[in-house]
Amino acid sequence: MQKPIDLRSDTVTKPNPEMRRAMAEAEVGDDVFGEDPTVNALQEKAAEILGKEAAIFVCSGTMANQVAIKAQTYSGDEIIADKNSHTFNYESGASAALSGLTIHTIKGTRGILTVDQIREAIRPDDHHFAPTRLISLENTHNRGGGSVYPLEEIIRIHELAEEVGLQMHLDGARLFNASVATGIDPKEYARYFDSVSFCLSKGLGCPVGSLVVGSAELIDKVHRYRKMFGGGMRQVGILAAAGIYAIDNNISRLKEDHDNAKELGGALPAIKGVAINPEEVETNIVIFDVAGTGMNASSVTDRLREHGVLMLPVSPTRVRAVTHLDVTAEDIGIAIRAIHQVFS
Ligand code: TLP
Repeated sequence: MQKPIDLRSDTVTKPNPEMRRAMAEAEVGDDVFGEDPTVNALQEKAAEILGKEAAIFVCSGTMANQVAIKAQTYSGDEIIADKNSHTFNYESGASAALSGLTIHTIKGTRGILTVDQIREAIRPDDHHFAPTRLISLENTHNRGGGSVYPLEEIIRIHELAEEVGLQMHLDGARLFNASVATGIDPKEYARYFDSVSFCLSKGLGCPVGSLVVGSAELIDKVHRYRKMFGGGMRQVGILAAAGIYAIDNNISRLKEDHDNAKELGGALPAIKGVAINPEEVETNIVIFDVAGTGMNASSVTDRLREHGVLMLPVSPTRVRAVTHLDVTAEDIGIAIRAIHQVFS
């Protein structure tokens, strides 16, 4: 039986032999004492490429978002985020459970909020309301289909945040995808945010790990919450080495993933009943609606599995496919043929 073509997520990538070698050869120390040289090197590198003073290595994207949010809010505050954001939908209610926050959700267009929508959501200074403290954006936007935040909108939102004194957090799990798609330096995206998280274990191909970057003062606070949330790790240079390898080798190749996603997205409108605008495939995520085929999303993904292609239902009628470094252009051709068979 042939290995399935796994398009469920870019989290499924496996470390290649060179990455494994870097991990095996990593110098390590106790990172809770700040003594792991490889972790320190990764943190310096992350801060440098995002133009911030400091960075901290954490175990997951969820932890990265949650420690960053915790460090910038007080229990009883409100934060603003898109209704489809990862932070609101897929982090087990962590902002409420761990930081005592309410999330004021706004429905963006493919996950993208405008400054006017955000201005309207900011609470007036009145004791009836939970004070608005932070704006959290996501770039690229997962449930938005890998959509890229327009830099001009980020700048407008940043101006508003400065004007009214709000913190800005970026869930940049796939920030490098945005950067490769637009040619905009990741530093330029990062400069409008107080904190930015990004993931090593998605398109960059690491087995685990995320970083939070920000000012030295903020990262020091985040350090305390990482410990509080049980995320202090010890000889973790073994994992940080994978991160250094990934930053050095796996960023510019994201373009291949974007090309593969465009190829897949471009083939779908030919299938009767499948709804997608291929113009909206901007990075490595393809989301299509199967309502018009008379099938629901999970029966489509079950049938695809029988053809050796794995995708994920993300709503009763929407299916997600994510391209990554373990999927080739040839695999995409096979996936397209499988989709045709499922709907024929
Ligand atoms: N996303 C995963 C699932 O949790 C949905 C995926 O398969 O796409 N921010 C964004 C924008 C993400 O897409 C994810 C993971 C995270 C944060 C959380 O990262 P992890 O899974 O490392 O906690």
